[in-house]
Amino acid sequence: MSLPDYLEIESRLGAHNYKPLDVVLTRGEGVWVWDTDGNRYMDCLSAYSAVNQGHCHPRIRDALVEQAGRLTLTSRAFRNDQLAPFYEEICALTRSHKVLPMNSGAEAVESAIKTVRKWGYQVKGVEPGRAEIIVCADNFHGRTIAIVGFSTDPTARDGFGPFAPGFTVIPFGDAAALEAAITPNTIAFLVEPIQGEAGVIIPPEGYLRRVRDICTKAGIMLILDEIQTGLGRTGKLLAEEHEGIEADLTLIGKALSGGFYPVSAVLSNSEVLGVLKPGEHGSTFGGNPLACAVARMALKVLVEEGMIDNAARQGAVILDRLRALPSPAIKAVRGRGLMIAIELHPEAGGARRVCEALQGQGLLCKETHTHTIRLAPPLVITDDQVAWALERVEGVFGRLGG
Ligand code: IF1
Repeated sequence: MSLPDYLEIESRLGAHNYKPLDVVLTRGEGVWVWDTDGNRYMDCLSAYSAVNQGHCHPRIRDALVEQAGRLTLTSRAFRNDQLAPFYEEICALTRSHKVLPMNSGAEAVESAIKTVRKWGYQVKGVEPGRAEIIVCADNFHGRTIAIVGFSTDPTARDGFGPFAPGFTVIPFGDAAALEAAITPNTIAFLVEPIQGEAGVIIPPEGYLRRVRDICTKAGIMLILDEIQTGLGRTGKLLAEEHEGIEADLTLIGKALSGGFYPVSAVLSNSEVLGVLKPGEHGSTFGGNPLACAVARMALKVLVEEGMIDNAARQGAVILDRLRALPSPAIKAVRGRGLMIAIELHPEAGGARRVCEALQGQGLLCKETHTHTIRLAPPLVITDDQVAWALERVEGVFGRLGG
């Protein structure tokens, strides 16, 4: 099949809920992917940070293949021998007390919402049906009905109601707004440490520390959605470490499997997960032995192979070089670790055009909203590969003009 065949079939048979770049990938290794015509590209999206460990990491692949030949799914009606070691390893690594394994990121978010609601009624003593959760404007936490119900993005939300009540929206990065929004019925604050979909928005220095303090004083749960920022992406295992805080509930997903398989988890730093009793929550696939074996190795290689420090080091190099770019098209360069965004001036003609130009140079990235280009290569990127990518980005901006 050639490119037009793939496009025609996808268009005819698929739901049109995406507008991907017209490149059909067939193979990946480390930071590289290849299309069906044999062209090689550097993947600067990393499947939205799910392949932090690089494409088809051989040690994760071997763990998957080995486990797939032994036992894949038992359901949680029975126990499997991968779950306990997964719990031990992830709790030790993240200093968590308890873990709830799920599959997608959105499921982890939904699970956290259910858990803190139950905690709010049982432990905090909120009147039945009255629990409120505070969230931020321009959040992205997934695509389920409850989650899109508290999105402020019309594209994500409009036409999908009616929605679940019980959510209050405040501006991101504004600790005073959090303080002002808390009522006696507030049970939790759900926030991304760095807003991803919003365009890599980094809150003011000290924001998370203030938020932590406010939540502790008010007796409400701090839920950090680290599904995108977690597992090395920002140059620390968890982004909360940049401010030396600990959330009550931490949500991780994406790179928890290195891109092999949907694996997510709710990590709890207190006993809040303890409120869930048998039958109140679950999932056919959550905590299955294949997922656990893959996640165990995905975490192991992240740490053992120095990917987290590499993200910090390479990210700093990329940010420095991008900030020195003399292009009049660039409004701002933001980032932490290898979670980087280049925001263009509105009159620069849009980020999509730049992404297409970069594709022509062998570099795959994805715009977010209209004017922001996201750069998030796998954390295994080397010095030479960073230099290669920067040359191409500089070339494209050089030709772009104002
Ligand atoms: C899509 C964005 C990235 C997330 C955070 C939960 C989830 C996500 C902070 C849900 C998912 C994805 C999903 C993907 C696009 C993508 C994304 F542009 F929308 F924001 F990464 F930048 N919390 N993010 O970022 O996880 O249920 O998808 O496993 O196409 O929707 P999921």
